This record gives sequence, structure tokens and C-alpha cells, in this order.
Amino acid sequence: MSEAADQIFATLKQSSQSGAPLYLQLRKSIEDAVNRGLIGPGDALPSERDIATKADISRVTVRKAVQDLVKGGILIQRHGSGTFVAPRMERVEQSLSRLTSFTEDMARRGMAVRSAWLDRGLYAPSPDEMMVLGLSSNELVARVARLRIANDTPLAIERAALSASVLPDPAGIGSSLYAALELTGHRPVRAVQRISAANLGDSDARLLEVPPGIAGLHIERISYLASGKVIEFTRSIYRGDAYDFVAELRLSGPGEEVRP
Ligand code: 16G
Repeated sequence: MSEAADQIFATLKQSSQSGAPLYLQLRKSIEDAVNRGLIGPGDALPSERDIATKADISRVTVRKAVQDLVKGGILIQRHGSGTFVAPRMERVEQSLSRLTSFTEDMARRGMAVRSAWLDRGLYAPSPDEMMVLGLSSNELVARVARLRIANDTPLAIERAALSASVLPDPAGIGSSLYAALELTGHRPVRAVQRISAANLGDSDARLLEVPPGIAGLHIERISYLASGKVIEFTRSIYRGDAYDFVAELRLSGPGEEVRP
């Protein structure tokens, strides 16, 4: 790292006349070095004191730049052992045109899937669940909340809600909700998915092993049976640094209606 570090801090010295606050210049120099591969995942950063001496800036300035990069997920700090370039996530490219399950998606990529249970049980439905699933207040909702993990990396938190009449024993679904639904003839055939940006709160970030406040994706999936009945209402948080959702777009043919 020391040669690379010298380069980073030398660039900083040359550009320190540019007028931007010094901590921003240092942050950018380190970020550029990571993006250009000068320093790679797992590499240790020199100590705060070394950086301050090399770049001829105060330790407070170094600390501010490093803290920003830790918040942004570029660097990680390990208690007692220092600051390192964060491991790079291999991004998962997910098509938006196929209705597949998490287990199938990961298996297709040859990744080992597991889930950690966050919740499973029968509850009185919330107003949202009643509305989407068409439940009345005296019916129960089955909730299945899981941290979804592929190759030991937590990728998403999924909170599914289904009518208890469809899933009377949420604890019994095994490793795949869709496989369990398939067995009873309730696997969805169509879904509408809404994706929006979200900054991760403390507890979600802790589960997903990313810094709090980092960008994530909030995904809501409402799935339907062939009959048109809603079968699943799932709200998920996906890691923004791990997923690319990809949709294929086609020019509509003559006479085809263009709907919003
Ligand atoms: C996908 C779905 C989720 C569904 C799950 C079933 C999204 C955003 N979510 O992850 O709605 O409940 O698959 O997976 O695509 P499983 O059969 O592996 O439990």
C-alpha cells in the first residue's frame, strides 16, 4: 500500500490549491485511488497520523474524510486493527421480466442460498395487509420475514404477508416460500413490483452488514394467482450496492396502445 499511498497523498498536495475543503480533497483522492484500483478491497489504509504527515494536513481533517468514506461504504473500520478498503460486492443483475423466487435466482447463478428468520407467524392484519390481500379484520395474516443470504452475503430483507387461509403454517415453508406455495397450487403467475430508493435505517443496515444511511432499494411486490386473486404482498429492502434491476424495453408496434 505504501507506494499507492504516496501517490494518493502526492496528488493531494498538488491539488491542495484548488479551494475545495481539504477533507473533501482527501476523500476524493482516496475514492479515486479505490476506483482506479490503486488500492483494492482488503488493503489497509495507513494510520491517521501517517496520512496527516504524508499529506501535510491535520489529523482532524483526515478523520473527517475517513469517516465520510466509512459512511459511504468505501472503507470499513475494524476495531483495534485499523481502516481498510471495503470488500467489493459482486453485483447481482436481476431481470424485471420474470417472476422468479430468490432461491431460484441465486441457484441459477450457482450461489448458495440461506435465510435467517426474522419473524414467522399468524397475526391480526394491518390496514395495508387487509386492503392488499382483501382480508377482513376477523381473518388472520401469515407473515414470513427473512434475511436473504447468498454466498454468506446478506442481500435483502423480505417481509411477506399472505392470507392465513393460503399459508396456515408459516413456520413450515422450508427454504422457499414459492416452492411451498407451488405444492398447494398457490404459486403466483403474475406480479406488480414497485421499486423506490431508500436510505437504510440502523437496524436494516445492521442486518445487511452495511453502514447506516447507505442507499438501498425498497421493493414492494404484489403477486397474483391466475384467477386474479392477490396471493402475496411482500415488502423488501435490497442492498443498493449489490443489485442492478434490468428491464427490457421495446418500441411499441403500430396500433399498440401505450399505457402509463
Ligand atoms: C423474491 C421476491 C419475493 C418472494 C421471494 C420468494 C423480489 C423483490 N421478491 O425474492 O416477493 O417472496 O422471491 O423466494 O423479487 P423464495 O421462494 O426463495 O422464498
